[in-house]
Amino acid sequence: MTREENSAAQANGTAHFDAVIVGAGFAGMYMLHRLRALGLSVRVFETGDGVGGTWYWNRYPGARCDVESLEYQYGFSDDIQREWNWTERYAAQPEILRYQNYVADKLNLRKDIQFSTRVTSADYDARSGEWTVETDRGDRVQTRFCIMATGCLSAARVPDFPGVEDFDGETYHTGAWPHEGVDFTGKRVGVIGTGSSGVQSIPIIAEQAKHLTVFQRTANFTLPAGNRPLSKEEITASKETLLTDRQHARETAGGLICFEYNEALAEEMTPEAREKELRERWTQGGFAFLGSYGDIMATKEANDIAADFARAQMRSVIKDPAIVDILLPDDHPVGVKRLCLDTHYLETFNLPHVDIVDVRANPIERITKSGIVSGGREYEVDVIVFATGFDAMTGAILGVDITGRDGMKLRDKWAAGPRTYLGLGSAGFPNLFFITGPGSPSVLSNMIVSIEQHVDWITDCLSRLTSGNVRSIEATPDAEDEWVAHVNELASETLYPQANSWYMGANIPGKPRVFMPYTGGVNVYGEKLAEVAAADYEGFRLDA
Ligand code: FAD
Ligand code: N01
Repeated sequence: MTREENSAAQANGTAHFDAVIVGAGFAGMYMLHRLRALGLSVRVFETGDGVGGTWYWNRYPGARCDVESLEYQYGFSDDIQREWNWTERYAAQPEILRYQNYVADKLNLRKDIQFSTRVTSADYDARSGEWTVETDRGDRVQTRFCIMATGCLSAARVPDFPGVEDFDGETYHTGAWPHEGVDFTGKRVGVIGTGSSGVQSIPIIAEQAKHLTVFQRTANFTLPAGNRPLSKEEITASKETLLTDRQHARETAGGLICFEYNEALAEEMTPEAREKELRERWTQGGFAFLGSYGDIMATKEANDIAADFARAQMRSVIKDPAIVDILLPDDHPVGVKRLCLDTHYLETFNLPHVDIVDVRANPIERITKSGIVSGGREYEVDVIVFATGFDAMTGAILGVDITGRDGMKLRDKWAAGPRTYLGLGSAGFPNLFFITGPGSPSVLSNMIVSIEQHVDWITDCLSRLTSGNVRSIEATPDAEDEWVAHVNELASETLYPQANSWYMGANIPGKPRVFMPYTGGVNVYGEKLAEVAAADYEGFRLDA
């Protein structure tokens, strides 16, 4: 923006920033830190009234990470890693949120974040090369770069059940939990949904509730998390190797080093060796189980062996054979919906005051003043907990009315599924970036490793643009088409598309069925990002 344009904008009441970042979770916070260090003026807008994103919103009982705390933390600052001490193998939500607030304080981030403000629209003006960003608080700001740090799992969704507004009791969504908590003591509670949020919250809700009815549409594979306190020795040892560990994590497919993938194929192992591998990894807890052998996510035969093993373990915990039939997953390969890590989830269904209703067999028909109707029967409850998930990966991005070059709406462009180059940008939308956007490893990885990978890349890119007199960067349609085809092809070589998962958009009626994340791994993807940057942003058009 020229000085004259800037003065005109200010006279109009339109502030100007070099960059606007939407969202103040792990991604927005780190992006802000990096761009300030480049000397750019930055404004972050955040709907919530504090930092933290996922960990600000998901305060339901039992919420904790499923990537181990020692890896589920920022890796960019030796200082931060040395100062902060995690207490458990899988940190609970309050501890993660405390950590994010500690980082915000340490880096003095809040002064550039406007809280309680939702971005409603972003419009690109090709003449000025600027985005105009508007908010629900009446802000109207201009910016050269617009960065969507809006999160893959941040658009919480209550399904369109008829009668939901008639319910007389309390309703909560796990992804928008009240800050003051919820007391279920003495209440009849209905939980709808048995993904990770349901699996984590159900055992704790059952401890308090007078009666709990769980409404399950899809039985999920779930294995004991094996959570425990971290010892002083583990914490001290981890600090010795912080930086090399993080580098190593970036060189793995999942952005994780707490386990290694066994590369042998199932058929190359004896049944005894396979059983041993599966058992050891099951006992270890966490995602190690999915690394038991090399083709677990690639062929049905290999996957079936692991799925049968998992079902046998699950069966051994449940007492009532009728409940076994409902709780054991049999309609999708193990791992193609996100594996749930639990603490006493299956055991909860052995309790006399806990029931499960199979809403695959008998879908929820409606919600009434006093309960939930399924299979013609009304289940009376005082409280309904919607553990029904998110409009994942695209919901929060498309929640902003984004208009690019020539009036093109991102919503229209993505009507048949998201189209990006590298998950970072989309043709027709210059200087607009997505952090962990669709088409990148994102939700198939340790998200903080993927967030840092994107933030570092975007920072280098903006440094190149601002120091090299380049006005804009934009994915070319050809590079984007090739990348979308590549992402689809890689996914089709796996079992992932075989489940009705949120990875596929299948949890939202009418959402296009497209496998959204990149399955090639953080390591391979990182090499591609580096090659693109080294070739002066090959596949992007740079305009002076
Ligand atoms: P978010 O944390 O989702 O932050 C996005 C922010 O953008 C939100 O605060 C939102 O309010 C804001 N926002 C969105 N739209 C707008 C708008 N229009 N205007 C203003 N603000 C807006 N990943 C892992 O790797 N390991 C885990 O163990 C793990 N556990 C998880 C547990 C739960 C309960 C959930 C829901 C997800 C979990 N994830 C996990 C994924 C998790 O989302 C990421 O790890 C990470 O926290 C994402 O950070 P982010 O900053 O990209 O997005
Ligand atoms: O959401 P989900 P989530 N009628 O979409 C059901 C991360 N996370 O919040 O499977 C009846 O997984 C739906 O049924 P179905 C993690 O990446 C991590 O639990 O679609 N039921 C499902 O059972 C995770 O994958 C942790 O058939 C309906 C449930 O609601 C992601 O966030 C903790 C329904 C939704 O499950 C999302 O998890 C929490 C309907 N109309 C979240 N609509 C950790 O452990 C939906 N359902 C770290």
